[in-house]
Amino acid sequence: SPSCPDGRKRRVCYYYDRGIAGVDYGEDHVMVPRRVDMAHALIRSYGLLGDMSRLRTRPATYDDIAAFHDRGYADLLGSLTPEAFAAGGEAELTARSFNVGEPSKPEDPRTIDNPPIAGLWDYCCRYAGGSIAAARALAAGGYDIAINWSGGMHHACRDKASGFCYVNDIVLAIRELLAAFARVVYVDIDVHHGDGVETAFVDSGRVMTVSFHQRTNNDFFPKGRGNLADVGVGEGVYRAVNVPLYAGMDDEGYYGLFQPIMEKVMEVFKPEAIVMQCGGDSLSGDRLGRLNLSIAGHARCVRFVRSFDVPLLLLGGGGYTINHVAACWCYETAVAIGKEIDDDIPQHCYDSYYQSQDYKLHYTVKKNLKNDNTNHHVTQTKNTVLRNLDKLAA
Ligand code: ZL4
Ligand code: CA
Ligand code: ZN
Repeated sequence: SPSCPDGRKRRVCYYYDRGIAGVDYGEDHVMVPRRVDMAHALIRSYGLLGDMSRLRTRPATYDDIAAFHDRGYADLLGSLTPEAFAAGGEAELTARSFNVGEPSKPEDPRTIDNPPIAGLWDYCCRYAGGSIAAARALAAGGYDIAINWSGGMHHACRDKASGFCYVNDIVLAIRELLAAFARVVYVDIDVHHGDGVETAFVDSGRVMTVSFHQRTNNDFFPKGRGNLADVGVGEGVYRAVNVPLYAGMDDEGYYGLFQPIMEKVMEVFKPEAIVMQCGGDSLSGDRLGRLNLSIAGHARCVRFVRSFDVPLLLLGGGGYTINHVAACWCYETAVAIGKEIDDDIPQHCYDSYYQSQDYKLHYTVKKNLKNDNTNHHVTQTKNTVLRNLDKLAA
């Protein structure tokens, strides 16, 4: 059970690198790195920078990245330019072989999930460098919570890009934590399944991965992953936890699963550190996700994880309605600090983006979205997960 009152202050460090905000996935692409700059501007306008240490670090190095990633893939990321890709030939073929620049329909180049963006290597090194430095700050014991909203790229694989993710900063950060802590829990509230992280630690007895995600028919990205029956292998059996949800899931139903599952995870696995991927695409009104969480409902999960008072790394992830995401990560920064902030968004450089939500942090969730999660489904899911976790109880 939570050992600390919610309001107690924590020592928080925060990573933000303005070099990430200018990265462009392409003008029609749904991933907009500027949302992190929007979150940062909001955090600053609420005066929250004064309640945290700013984590300064060099970008990750080739060796940092090659600690998990395939060297051939890292070499491609380090050398590819949009010009070389466009010129065709060797560079384009190599890129495509690593799922960079690969349109699912060759006749329609707009269908690229992982474009060969300008400044790709620099972008990867900066967001991964932030997560690695944040993990090291926790491992050194100087902080209770570390934040990198530009991290959380959970789909990247050892040897290929996937789902807008090129380098898996989460895997790199968890590897850093494992040097100091015996067991690490990874919890992922992005609307998509955390497949890259689950795969990396699927047979590990020292890392438990937990993902809550949307399941629609059977084709929601990443297709075929995150089934209730996927529990890990070998030493990792019952150390992969998957909680598939249908569209329209609301705050109450979500927390009704999150709270008991995470309580049990903490009880049976006893992690010494927690990494939480706080993807904002599980919020109501997201461009890709169809769940119906409010910012309060999303942040309640962060507050619950924080209440265990275990070293905590908070990362970003998805989130495609950028005003919602920025508001959410700002509010969650305040939750991390242990400070109440006003619902009225202060005047700042991006305030016009919040007009549609009446300049309030807590925008109103959709009222007419059908919740496809029956009580029966929710109860079955919860009982199955809790029964699996009970098998780890000593
Ligand atoms: C887009 O560029 O499911 C929508 C959606 C619109 C602009 C116009 C292009 C139209 C990507 C997505 C065609 C786009 C079709 N526009 C993209 C099998 C797919 C192949 C690509 O939050 N098409 C692939 C990846 C998912 C697939 C989700 C979530 C990341 C994270 C952590 C990754 N890919 C079908 C879709 C665009 C768009 C570009 C899009 N891609 C929506 N869902 C996907 O978990 C950061
Ligand atoms: Ca998830
Ligand atoms: Zn996502």
